[in-house]
Parts: sequence; C-alpha cells; structure tokens
Amino acid sequence: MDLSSRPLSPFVDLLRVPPRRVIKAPTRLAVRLETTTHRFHRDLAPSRVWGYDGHLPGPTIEVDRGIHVEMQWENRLSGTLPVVVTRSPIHAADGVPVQCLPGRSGGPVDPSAAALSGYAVVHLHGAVTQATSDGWTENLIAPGQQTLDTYENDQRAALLWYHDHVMGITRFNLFAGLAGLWIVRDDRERELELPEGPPYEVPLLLADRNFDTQSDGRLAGELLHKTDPDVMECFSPFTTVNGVIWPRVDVEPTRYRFRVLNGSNARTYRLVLARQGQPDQERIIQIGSDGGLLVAPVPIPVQGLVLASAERADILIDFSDLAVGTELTLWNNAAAPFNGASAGPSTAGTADLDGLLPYPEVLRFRVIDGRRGATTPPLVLATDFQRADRQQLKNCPVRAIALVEQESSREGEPSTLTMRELIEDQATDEPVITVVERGGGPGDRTSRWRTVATRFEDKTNFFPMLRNAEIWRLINLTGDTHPIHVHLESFQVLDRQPAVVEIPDGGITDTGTSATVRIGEDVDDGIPHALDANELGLKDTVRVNANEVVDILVRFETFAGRYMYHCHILEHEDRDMMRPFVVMPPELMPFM
Ligand SMILES: [Cu+2]
Repeated sequence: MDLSSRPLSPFVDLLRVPPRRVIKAPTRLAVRLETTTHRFHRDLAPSRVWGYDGHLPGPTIEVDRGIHVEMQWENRLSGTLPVVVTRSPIHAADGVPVQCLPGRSGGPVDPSAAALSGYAVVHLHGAVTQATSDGWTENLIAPGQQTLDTYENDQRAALLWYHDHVMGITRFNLFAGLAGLWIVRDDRERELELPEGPPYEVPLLLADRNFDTQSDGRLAGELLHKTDPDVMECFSPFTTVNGVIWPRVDVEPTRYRFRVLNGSNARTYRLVLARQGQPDQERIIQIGSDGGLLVAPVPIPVQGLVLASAERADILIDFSDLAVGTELTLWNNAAAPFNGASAGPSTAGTADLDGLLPYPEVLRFRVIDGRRGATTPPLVLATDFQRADRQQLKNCPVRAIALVEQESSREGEPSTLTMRELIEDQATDEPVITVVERGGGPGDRTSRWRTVATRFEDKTNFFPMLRNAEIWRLINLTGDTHPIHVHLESFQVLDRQPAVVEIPDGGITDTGTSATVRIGEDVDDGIPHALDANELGLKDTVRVNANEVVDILVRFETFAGRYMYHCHILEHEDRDMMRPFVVMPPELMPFM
C-alpha cells in the first residue's frame, strides 16, 4: 500500500476562520440550521453539508462574562442527511485496514441513515446553563421548528462549542457539519493582555472527515461516515481544521494564541509541532484548558498535546525568532483507537496504518513578513481557582461508574458500550465489581460495587445536591480511552491511577458486571497513568485510558435540573454510553 502520494495536496489551502458574532450587550440572536454546500479542499468538489447559518464550522459567538444571550435556533434543514453512511470490513483481503482509507471500500450503504431528515438538538458544550436550555438529547427540533435557549454566560472565560446532540444520531449530525465555537471572555483574561480576536487569536477546530469515491475511484465531495462491523468508531483519513483539509496558516514573527478544539467523532489527536523534521515544541506554552485559564502556563507534554473528542487547549506559540519563509508542521501521531499509549514525538509525520492513521498531516505554519517580537507571557494566570486537597475530601460522597464494553451476541454487530452506575453493597450476592485499593497503611481496602443502571433509559440514580461536592470515580474496564464529559459545570480531575482489571468469562451481562479492579498496581501497558500538568485546571471532559481509574471532583453551584454525562466518542455516546443525572436543591430532598 503506497501512502506516499496523497489523493489531495497538503497545505495548499489557506486556513479559514469562521465568521464572528461579537456580543457586548444582552441580545437575542437567531441562528439557522441550514443545508448548504462547503468546499473542504481546493481539489475536491463542493460537499453538501448541514451548518449553522450556512457556515462550517458555524459562526463563532464571542460574549463577555455575564452577558445574557438568547439563541433562537431555527431548524431550516432540508433534504436528507448529507453523509453516506456505510459499514465496511476493517481490513481488505490483503490485510490493509481500509476503514481509515479514503473512499467507500465497497461497504453497503445504511438505508436508515440515508433517510434521516434533519431532526436536531443544540447543546452548548461547557456552558453553565439552565436545564431547559442544555439541549436535552430527546427534545427534538424538527425541520421547520425552532427553539429558544438562554445562556447566562456567567462563568470563567473559556472556549465552549455548540453542537448537535440528538439521541442515537449525534455522530451523523456532527459529521454533517453541525458544530461551532463559543468564546466567553472576562476581565481576568483582559488584565493579562492575551491576544483577543484576529489576527493574533485564532480558533482551530480539528475534525477528521472522509469522502465518497466516484465510479472511477476518484474522490467525490460527498461526506462519508465509514465504520466496520466489528469496530463501531469512525476514524477518517483527512484532518480538517475549521472545515479545510490540511490548511496552511501564515503567521507573522510574533506570539499567537490558538484556541484548539478536537471536534472529531472518535479520533484522538496527539499534536506534535516540528520544524525541518525535528520536534520543536518548546515554543508552545499552554495557558488554558476546557474550563478556562490554568493557574500558570505549562509546557505541553513532551509526547505532544493530546486532545480527545471535545477537549480544548488554549495555547501560545512564539514565532518571533523565526526567519520569514520558515515552515513548521503540526502532525498527529496518535494511533486509533487510542488507549493512552505514548509514542515518541520523533514519530511525528509518519503514517501508521495499523494505528488507522494513513495521513498524519494537520496543518502547516509559514512565517511571513509582519510584526516582529513577542512580549513575555504572564507567569500567573487564573487567580480564582485552587486545587482541592484530597485529605479534605474524606467525607465527600463517592459515586462509581464503570465503562464497559459488551460484545454483541449477534454476528456482525458491533459491541455495546455502557456507563454502568454502581452502588457500594458489601452484602449482596449479585455480581459485583470488587475494588481493591492499596491502604497505604496496614492492608488493602476492599469494596464491592453492584450495578444499578447500564442503559440511558434505566432508572435515574444520580441526584447530586446543589452546591455539594462529590467524587465521581470512573473505572475503565475496556481496552480504549474514553473522554467522559459531564454537562453543566466543569470539574477538577483529582487523580488518574493505574489499575489491574480482571473480568471473568461471562462477567459482563446486560444488567450485571463482575470484575476485580486493583487500583494503584503497576500495569506494564506502555500507558503513562498520570495526570499531565495541563489537566490540573478545570475540565469538562476527561480521558479515562485503558487500565485506569480516574477520580473527578464534581460540584454544581448554580442550576438544578436534569442533565447528562456521557462518553464524547460520538459512536459510543450514541450506543449507549450516556446517562442522566438530576441536580437537586437540598430543600427539595426531603420530598423526593
Ligand atoms: Cu467511549
């Protein structure tokens, strides 16, 4: 398989930036969901897409903290889903993994997906908003209908994003183009004199896409969502940035601020910046993550900047020492499916077919004439945030959730993934997950956890009390990384620990889960089970790698009501890695 020639030339199109809607006063804004055409690459025919206000990505909403915005989402989608949905074998007869290669590879078209007519739900990811405006996954807006959502924006400055969230088909609606950025700004950021708006602040929405092939084998413009009978995730060959495949960004020799979001369905990126074939990462510092500013700037991890679906990074890159004409390339070197395993940054730029990464290109920077020089970035960033002290959380309620993959009993059907809610039950004789924690003192602590919910429609169990901190423990029983997203408010990631997981034969049933999880025991799996410095701020999406237990500190301060938490691999979310929770004011608790 010759991968050296690309079906599309890299770095020929200039990066585009979505149109901005800058909001300075309380406003009602109408945004239409529309069927439109979009050109992903100079040499590709225009694609039919679904976009917000006819743009892909949608317009970037920029709003100051505390400014109330009402969004009138008008569904004007017409026609059926502008995506060909197929299921192809993961490997061709010669062993080549065709799932990640351009074009259809002969899989049958899914007639049910072809008939989808544009039911939509809009969710503002990362927004602290009332439950009725959070985009409940089952509250559909049909074409011709509209909804009015209110967003207070009374939260730390951060990069949020709005995107579709329809029960069961989020993966198709996002793939068709329904995503856009939303930036909240505040005084603290302005005190720091960080770049704001063009030209020195640039949003970068990364998303992998595939396209159908014509009868002569050439790429057509039509979007293609391709999965495998055994592998449910869609990993596409072409990385788009703001809707352009492998764009070039012309930068002046100064410091830029990039607001990076991984908006892919399933692919995790590990971004490595290289110059003349060598990693050149020291010029990057990270100042923020999902929930806004970090306490202090940090270098990105030596391995590269890892972003799973829905994770964001606020980074500064200093080009001030570079001669005009210098080129730097941003590569992805994360294998798919991603499990957290590391790879040296020197592998950047090489294809990895076994890792479903045929083309590692992301984008290229080219230094052009312009403003030269860069001010020193601030040493202190957020002043409103302190890391929690684990010792002081001893009396915090703990909820446990197991991430579980269950093989289908039907041939050719992908597995089902579920988030299994657990309650501690020392006495039960039902199946349990036995959790063994090293005591640090005499002996280990052993606890037994019974499964009380597996599917989205099962009984609601999580009723966190308003303003009450809780620890949610995410236990990964699968072999892959899951980016777990909690709606409503950001959380702190307390720790990420290695775990030895043993699942007996038949241990995973529709309603029960049997396993032993030994937390803190070293696993020889090539996965660095520790928190990176850039995960120590506020997050709303956290990676839970294979052989791992992640504890997060959750506290809902403002709004009560029904919300969701879920895996942000959209193919997992749709099937069926999502669960509700209800935030309750304490005064209502006696009546529940
Ligand atoms: Cu998942």
